[in-house]
Amino acid sequence: MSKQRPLVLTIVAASIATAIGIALGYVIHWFPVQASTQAHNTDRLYHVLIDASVPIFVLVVTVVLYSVWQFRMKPGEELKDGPPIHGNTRLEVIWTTIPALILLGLVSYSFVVLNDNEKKPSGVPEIQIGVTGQQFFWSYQYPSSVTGGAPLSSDQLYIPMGDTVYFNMRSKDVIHAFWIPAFRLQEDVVPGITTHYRATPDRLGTYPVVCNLLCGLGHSTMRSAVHVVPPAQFQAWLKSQMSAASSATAG
Ligand SMILES: [Cu+2]
Repeated sequence: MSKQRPLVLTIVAASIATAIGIALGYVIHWFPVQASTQAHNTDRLYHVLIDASVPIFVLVVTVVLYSVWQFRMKPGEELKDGPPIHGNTRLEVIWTTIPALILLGLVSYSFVVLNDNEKKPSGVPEIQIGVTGQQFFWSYQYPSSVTGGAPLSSDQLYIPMGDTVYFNMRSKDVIHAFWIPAFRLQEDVVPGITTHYRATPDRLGTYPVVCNLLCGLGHSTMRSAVHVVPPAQFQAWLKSQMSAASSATAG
């Protein structure tokens, strides 16, 4: 075996491992469907993180395995000591600077995505919906500005497609977390304060709502659903709920 051969073999194997790792990140759908504009941003960030971290992971593992393979102790070398190396300033500067730059880039990009997801999109109407978490269910409050009449409280979450929804979240007892996986959004729901997030649904359908913070024995049953419907259907649903609520009050 020529001197170069192990190195060439290692580089080829590392390149194949990198290609497979990145391909797995893209080919397999690790996440549920994307149902909000925020979901697209978050998933793009995820893919950038995969692109950056797979080659670095492979590089580190490759250097370890290559060293074990090429520089391991051979029979008869039991009493030998390694060469007395004190350090290598140039190498240390390089392996500090490059990871620092990569990290800085990823952190900046994450900040941009988070900032983008939190800010109010221009030109899109926004409605406010209250979310109340309690052991062990969610309820939703539709204020007068949404219903056009009396405020409505419901155990169902309907939101119109095309609007941005600003959720005001409160808890009646312990800390919960209001998580809509299809929107890629989650925020803690904390007694005593109101927390918020903003979702811009861009896909019709019904998606799970999950409490994602262990809140007691019934935590795993603390699930609900969000129905993203066309605006006309949203108005019709509101109307039916309002008349049901008023006839219940009258009765
Ligand atoms: Cu909970």
